[in-house]
Amino acid sequence: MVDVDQVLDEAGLKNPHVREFVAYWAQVTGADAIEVVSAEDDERLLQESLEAGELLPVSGGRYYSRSYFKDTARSEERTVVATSKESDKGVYNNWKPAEETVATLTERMRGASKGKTMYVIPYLMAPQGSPLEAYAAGVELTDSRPVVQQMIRMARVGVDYINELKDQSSFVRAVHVTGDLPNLGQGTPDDQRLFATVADQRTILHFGSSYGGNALLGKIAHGLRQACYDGKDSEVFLAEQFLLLGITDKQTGKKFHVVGGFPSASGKTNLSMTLAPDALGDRYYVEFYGDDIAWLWVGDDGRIWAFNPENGVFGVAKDTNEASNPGAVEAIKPGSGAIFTNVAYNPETQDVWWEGKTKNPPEDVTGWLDWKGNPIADRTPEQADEPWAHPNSRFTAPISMVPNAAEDYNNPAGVPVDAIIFGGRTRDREPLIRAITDIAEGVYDGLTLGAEATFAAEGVDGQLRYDPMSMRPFMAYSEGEYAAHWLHIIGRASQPPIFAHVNWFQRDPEDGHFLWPGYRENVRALLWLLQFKAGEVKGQETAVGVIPTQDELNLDGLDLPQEDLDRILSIDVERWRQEIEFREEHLKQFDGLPEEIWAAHRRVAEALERAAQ
Ligand code: GTP
Ligand code: SPV
Ligand code: MN
Repeated sequence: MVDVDQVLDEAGLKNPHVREFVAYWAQVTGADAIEVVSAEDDERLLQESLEAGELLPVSGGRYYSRSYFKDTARSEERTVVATSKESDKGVYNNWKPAEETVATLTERMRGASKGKTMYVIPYLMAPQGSPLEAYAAGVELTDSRPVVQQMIRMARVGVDYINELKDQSSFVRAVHVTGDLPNLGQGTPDDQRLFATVADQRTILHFGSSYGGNALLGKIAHGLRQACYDGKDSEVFLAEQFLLLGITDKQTGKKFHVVGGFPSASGKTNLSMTLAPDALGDRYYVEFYGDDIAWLWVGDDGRIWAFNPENGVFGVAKDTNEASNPGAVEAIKPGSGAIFTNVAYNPETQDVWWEGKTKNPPEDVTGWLDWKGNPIADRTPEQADEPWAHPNSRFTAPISMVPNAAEDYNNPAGVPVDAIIFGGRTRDREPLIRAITDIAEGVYDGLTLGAEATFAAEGVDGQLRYDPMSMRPFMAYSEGEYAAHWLHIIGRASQPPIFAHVNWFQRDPEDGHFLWPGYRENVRALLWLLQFKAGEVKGQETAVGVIPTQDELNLDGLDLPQEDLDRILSIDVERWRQEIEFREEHLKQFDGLPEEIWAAHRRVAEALERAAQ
């Protein structure tokens, strides 16, 4: 048995509640050793991982990691929210009773870290000193060293965060046990994996993965699911899968902040890291605050304030290149210390590649291994079309490496929010942008956010996979209460943000090309929104919001076919009337949806009926 007290004394970990928590799980998991880590340990841990072969070197002091081939993404079916009150059960949160969930996981974890080291990672999901600090502290226990390295990039990690807590018992207790990955029956009826947020005990127990949101417990499990629950429980804040960016108009010196909810893999990282487009004559500067999570609350000044609780970026590698996302390319350059997961790797040249990094894969395939570690040179003709990198392969980099990171991203006060935007992948119907000034209609718009199902077989043609506020996989309690909490928080603001719905993904019905160039050009739609909010442009009223007129939208330097422009700046009333019916079915699933939301739905439906006449 490890002498837990001695290890914690040596690490200077004084918080008695943390000590008790560590001792309990050390005993359950049966780890051979315990090590308390801080950000300063990064270099040493990287060396240890290189020596152990858990990480492989990438040129310029960067790293490569490959996860088990059945462990490459979050697993929504195996993820649950457990509490002791059944009224927390929602449509999306996979609610389970707390007691039996904790018992099941304790048994799965029992003795499962034998032969391994249990790392103790004290962390903070907030800039230090923030008004939401009471909800931000956590301690993750993990038996995976690469998880420590990822956490050091993604969160603020150090013993002081936990020793200095005002309320010493107020921290999230997060336990991650990897398990025997080749023998967990992933995807079979006997799947042993289980990822639980025991929300009313502020405890997170994840068993059976070492990848991304399943294993970096500060990020999704605490930063979104637990915080979503805490935000409602305290009635103080919202925790959302949102990007957060700043736009400075250099001519007027004014700065605006925008948060945006886009379902996973719908463009948050890209939009938030996009540098000021040269096409706009260098007038605007876009700053990065966050690409995946924002916590929002009402400030004393009656505005909504927000910060990004994360300290790094865990971005989709696919299609990341100089043209699509120059900020990301810079953040992962040699010297950045970036970690690449499940991309293609060449041990001879210590290089990495993913689909869309360059137009074509490296011509000379010598030495190249696909994400599973199989030589590209050995591929049979049938395998020739398989991707080299996993579609969900990722890069990890701290915000400090992001070239357009805002100077004040670490400011505990956060930033005031001027606009809340929602957007999903929608091939028709949704215009480039529509502004919504009414709060209930804005919240209604978020609740009916969706993205196209990825496979045609998954749904009715033209019907979305609804993903309220982009929180479907992270929802911690019932959707009806969630909607009420949103109305309550935004409704308390005397200077509320404007809402808008955006769509970068509309396609030509004939040949399928994207009608809007997207990526760096998306800032043009946001600039129109801010001008609209300031009363500088009027737009055109439609049944579903105000959309830009063609001369209001800054199109300098763009050469869009008139036909495409007409389509992205108009409303297809017939398709919208069909959508209203789908929405009605979607919203009916939610118990206790506030009457304000139904009223907003009816207003939009009636406006569409008038437009159809
Ligand atoms: P998560 O990290 O999973 O939450 O995803 P995300 O929302 O941050 O998505 P990300 O920015 O990584 O984008 C996912 C995919 O969408 C990438 O393959 C991008 O190349 C693509 N994409 C992003 N922005 C645009 C755009 O404006 N237009 C088009 N056509 N594709 C885009
Ligand atoms: C997402 O899936 O929305 C992510 C990546 O941001 S993960 O952290 O793996 O959940
Ligand atoms: Mn995400």
